[in-house]
Amino acid sequence: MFGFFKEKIENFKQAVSNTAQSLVGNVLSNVDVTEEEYSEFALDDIEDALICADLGVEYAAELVDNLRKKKGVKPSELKNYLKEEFIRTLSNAGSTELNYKEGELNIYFITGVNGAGKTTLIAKMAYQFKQQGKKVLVAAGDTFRAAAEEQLNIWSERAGADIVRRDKADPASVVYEAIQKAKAENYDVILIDTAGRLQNKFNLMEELKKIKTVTDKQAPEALRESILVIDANTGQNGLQQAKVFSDAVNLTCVALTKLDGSAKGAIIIAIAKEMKLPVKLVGIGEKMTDLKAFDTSDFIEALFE
Ligand SMILES: Nc1nc2c(ncn2[C@@H]2O[C@H](COP(=O)(O)OP(=O)(O)O)[C@@H](O)[C@H]2O)c(=O)[nH]1
Ligand SMILES: [Mg+2]
Repeated sequence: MFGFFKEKIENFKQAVSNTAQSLVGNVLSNVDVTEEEYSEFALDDIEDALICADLGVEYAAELVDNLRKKKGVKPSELKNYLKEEFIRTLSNAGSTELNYKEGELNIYFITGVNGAGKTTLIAKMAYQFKQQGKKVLVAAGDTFRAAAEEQLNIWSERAGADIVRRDKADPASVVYEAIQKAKAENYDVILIDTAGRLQNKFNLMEELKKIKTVTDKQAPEALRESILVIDANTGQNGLQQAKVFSDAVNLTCVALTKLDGSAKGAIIIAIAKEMKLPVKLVGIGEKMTDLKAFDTSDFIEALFE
């Protein structure tokens, strides 16, 4: 376990306030808590609101079916019912604690589509690991775009991390070099940045598989997390793209970026439900410190308070 900065709970509440409105506020606005039962209209509206909040069509239907069948859940109990249901779904996806082993090499493999926030996430993670006195190496595996490497270089310097980069080289060879360096010089952490172009999906997936193979061979046991980065604003669409990545790479968790201001944060619950993957990190802004270790009870509390 690694103790990432606990972002102030107020900042987190602010980041999820739009999600709270769309997921909880809009749903509850459809029910009259003094009624004994739901009207069919109300059930339809609840379902629509859940879908609009990006919870997913199937999950929304499942929840509403439960309301229909379970005569026990009165309108006045809907809020609590949803709260318990979401806690259960999030818990079933696994622990939300980022894996970290003290005194060993820890490798984090970061994947996701272009613009999702991979490079920014790496900068934030590098910064936080550095703050805790760790020796951090960044592997610039997005060798496709020169600008991407340069961006990573600037961020790494700012965070105080070292970087391995080789223009236009095979990403797997950059990762190979980073692992050799990390072993020789006793690094605690390697953060692997990758490309995200989906125009050539096949090549990208082959590239990611190759990086994974190199890591498994050169540093067996060191791969701590394979993280998929998803932009909260892409909602269900992001979830669809995510499935492509999980087929190619054995993902262990999700980092959800741009939660600040997004009304589609319910995607966290949809990811847990559909992909059985826990969200472990959330980005709530563009600054180095705007990264939070995801915590189910903080999230639920912020949604339902
Ligand atoms: N508001 C906000 N913006 C973010 C966050 N994470 C990343 N971004 C922005 O998203 C854009 C794309 O990020 P980048 O890391 O380059 O994405 P990549 O293509 O996946 O490497 C940049 O403008 C970032 O500043 C976040 O948590 N909140
Ligand atoms: Mg990038």
